[in-house]
Amino acid sequence: SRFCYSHICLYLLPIFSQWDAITEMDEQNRPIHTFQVCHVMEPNQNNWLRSGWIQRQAAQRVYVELRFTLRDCNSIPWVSGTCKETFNLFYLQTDDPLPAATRFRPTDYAKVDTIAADESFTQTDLGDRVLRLNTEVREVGPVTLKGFYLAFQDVGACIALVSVKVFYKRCPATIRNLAAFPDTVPHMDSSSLVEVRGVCVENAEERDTPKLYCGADGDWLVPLGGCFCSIGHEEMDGYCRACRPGFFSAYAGNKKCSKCPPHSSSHDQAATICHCDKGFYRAIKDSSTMACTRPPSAPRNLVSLINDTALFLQWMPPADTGGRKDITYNILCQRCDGSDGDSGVTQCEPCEPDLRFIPRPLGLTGTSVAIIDFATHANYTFHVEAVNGVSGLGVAARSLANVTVTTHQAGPALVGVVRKDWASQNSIALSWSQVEQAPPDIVDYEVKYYEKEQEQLSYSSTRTKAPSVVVTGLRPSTVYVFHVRARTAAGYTAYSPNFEFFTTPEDPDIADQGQVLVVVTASVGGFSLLVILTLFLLITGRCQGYIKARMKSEEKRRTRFHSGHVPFSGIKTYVDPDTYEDPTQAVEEFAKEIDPSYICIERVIGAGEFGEVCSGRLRIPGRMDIAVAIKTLKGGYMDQQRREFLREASIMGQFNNPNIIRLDGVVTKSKFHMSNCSFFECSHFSLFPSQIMSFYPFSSGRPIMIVVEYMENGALDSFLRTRDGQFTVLQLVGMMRGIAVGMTYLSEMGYVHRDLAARNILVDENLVCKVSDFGMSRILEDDSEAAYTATGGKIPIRWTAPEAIAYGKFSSASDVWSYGIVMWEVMSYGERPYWEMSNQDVILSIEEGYRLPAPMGCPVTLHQLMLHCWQKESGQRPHFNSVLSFLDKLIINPSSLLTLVNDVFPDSPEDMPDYPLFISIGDWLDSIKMSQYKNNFLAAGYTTLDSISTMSIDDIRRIGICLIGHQRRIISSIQSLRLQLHHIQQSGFQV
Ligand code: ACK
Repeated sequence: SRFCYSHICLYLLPIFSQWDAITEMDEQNRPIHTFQVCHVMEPNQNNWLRSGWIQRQAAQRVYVELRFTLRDCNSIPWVSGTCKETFNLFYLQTDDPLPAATRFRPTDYAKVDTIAADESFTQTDLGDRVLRLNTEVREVGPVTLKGFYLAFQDVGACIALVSVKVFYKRCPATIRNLAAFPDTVPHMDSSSLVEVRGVCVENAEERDTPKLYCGADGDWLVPLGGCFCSIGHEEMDGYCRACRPGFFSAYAGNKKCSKCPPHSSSHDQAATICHCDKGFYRAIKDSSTMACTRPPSAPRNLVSLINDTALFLQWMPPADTGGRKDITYNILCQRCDGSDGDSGVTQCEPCEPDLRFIPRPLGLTGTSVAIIDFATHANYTFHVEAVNGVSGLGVAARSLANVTVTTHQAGPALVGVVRKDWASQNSIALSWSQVEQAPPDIVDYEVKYYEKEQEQLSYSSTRTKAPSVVVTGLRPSTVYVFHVRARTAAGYTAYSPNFEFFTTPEDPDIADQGQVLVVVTASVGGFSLLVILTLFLLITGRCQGYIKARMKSEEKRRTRFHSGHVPFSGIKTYVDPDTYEDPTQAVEEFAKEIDPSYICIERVIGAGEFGEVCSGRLRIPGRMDIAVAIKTLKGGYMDQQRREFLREASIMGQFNNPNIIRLDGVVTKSKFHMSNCSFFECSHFSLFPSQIMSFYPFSSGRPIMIVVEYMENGALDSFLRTRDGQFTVLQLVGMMRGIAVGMTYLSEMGYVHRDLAARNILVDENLVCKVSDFGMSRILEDDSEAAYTATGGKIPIRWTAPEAIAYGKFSSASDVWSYGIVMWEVMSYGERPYWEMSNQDVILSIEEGYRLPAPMGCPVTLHQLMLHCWQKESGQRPHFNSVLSFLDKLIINPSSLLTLVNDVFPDSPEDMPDYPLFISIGDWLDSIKMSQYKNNFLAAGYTTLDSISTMSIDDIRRIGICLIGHQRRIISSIQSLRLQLHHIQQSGFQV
């Protein structure tokens, strides 16, 4: 007789078998097929029941669930001695089903287990005894051949076998972190996990290789990596869905699609950009997340003012800025003197080229300009044009305001006849007489001259205080036209009539010697003067590009950061565990040993350097439960690894500060065996602890753990990345303050962290930041290689001070440098310092004086503090306690945080760091170590700093600077200079 269900059959064996196939009815009158045996009266029973051949399929570990009833012998009278209460489960592996005629040989079968009933009879309220169904599960195997048989041996019990379920576990196909993972069969060895790579779901792309681990119980563990939704898509219920019309997503990521910025729209699905509405534009540098903008309206209230020597134009910004902040102004000038005799129409022509505009005619960022060297008795029309980043992109008319100015001459010509005193082939000496009654207050004379042949196409001019001059640099045998005018306190007078003189012919025997050059070239423009005059001004930097930041003087630094700094005393000092002959002693001294039965592991939260990090609870009898994080040491560790791992605990155990991760204790001594899982018993927790166990193959038999306080929000860097833009500046400063408190404590204990970075700061549920990760400090001071390699990793270049990278000189001052980087990470919500620059480029740039610019929305004061932390000289960096008191002042006076680097410039020079100002192109290029390009600039006509301030990257290329690194260095320095120029204008300097 046989009974099959879903391919599995049980057979009554022709031999040995006293089992019966009996069909009974259950309460609902449905048939139940059972196999029963009940020869309890007779001794020496040996009754077998065997299954058909069961294919193993993909199973690595096979489970058998038996449901049966078993009468207890007490319930059957007269059976003592012969009645049994167990039966046995056997199996036999084969690659093929056995031929039908094969004799059943019990000795071929391997025993799985003896099965006993948990419940046999239960007493009911009425005194009846009810037979209870038992369920038992056993693992069979390992099964490696293609199939197997199960067999049940009765040795004299009263059994009804109701069901036999044979199964294996699989991790079901799933989607995690936007990656799909296939249905997976766990590993045969329960202690190792099957690593499975996921495939990004549709419209997603890989961020970090997505991985999951399939555990022995068919559960997925430790999701690592994952995918991002591609541009134009957003995450929705584990999939990436296209942005709806009106929305867009410009970057791959798990952010929601954003609504189109103002004045733009998207009509299709999956938009990666919203196109500007008609009449609105985006400048090339505008990001796609910015609103579309339009050209500004015309400047308002343009007025002119004229005094003795200068003409001023002033105006107000346009009523409509077009939605942009990058407004500049251009001054266009026309001279409209006489009128056309016939038509009466005024004749206008471009203004004389010698009209000078201060600071310059084009690209003005302020709302005023001074004009000098204008002609007297002339009618000028000035057009002030407002432009912004999108002017010229459309067909809109130019935004102009006009004003007409009539200049009056400061007096009649004072210079009469101009005489030639002598001439050589390259020079002509002139002198002149004043007209009668010339006023005594002539300031100087201007001599204007040009080659007669050239007419006025190109002319030169020179100034002299005396009524004579030697004009040099002339060509031999050439006729020159001269005219001279005087300048009094009231301005220029009219020019003298023209006088023509010629130089002598070229004669090699006549040397042109001994003439004194009194020419003052016109190229000494107002701008250089301006820069020299305003050297005292201290200028600030801004957000984009690298900033050459020369730090404040020692003097200022001391008053800022060192006043009131009292060296700390009375705090215990840090003891380096490496000074212990036996590091275990250090662990014993500084870390409490915890009985592992007090620890309950809930889940795996990440992977540390030495093993997984879990969260759980610490339940010390008589005390409240506390949430803890448990760092584990991977199984199979070497003694050295154990020491390294526990070294962190012996460091952490010495600290006691609210902003340092608290060590609750260590597990080092437990003699734990896999079979004894008592210390994982944690019944009311959701995960079955064997998942955790399968994770830690404690092959050595001793689990090693470090138990620390649990920080709900995890590591600061990833926390900020997921909460981009969600905190107030004050909250961010609060986080930095916490870190500064922890670091002040560490530095006062004499402990140097060496790996201070946002990833090593943990954040609790109340946003309290605590310093953690005390692994790096193991680098030995006297190991010259150690600056570059620490056990298990390299120095974190982007976070490390230059002297620590170069000479391994780690100190609290190098920790201060790292702290500055952490400040930057905080203000930029977890941005990677120096973005994608290579480590080598970072080192070189730092060496050249470049520093990270302020992140967007960063208060000036905070960026200044960062720059202080990044002083090249470690001795000039602030101490942590000064950093702390500085932050406290900001917190007490939050208005100090209102000035953002990227909008307004500071009012007071005292508030600004020293940025270098240069007075010549040569000085400037020397300062950025680009002296080799002096000639390129000069040859292309860039002779003043003013002229380079408007150069673009294309201009830089055009003058022959080909190396990209050099182009970048020069353009970022120009950006910084431009800001300085802007500030000079803003600071109220009047010509
Ligand atoms: O960003 P996370 O969630 O925060 O991922 C890492 C991971 O373990 C590996 O270090 C987390 N982690 C480490 N220590 C703790 C702790 N004390 N509390 C909470 N999470 C922690 C860390």
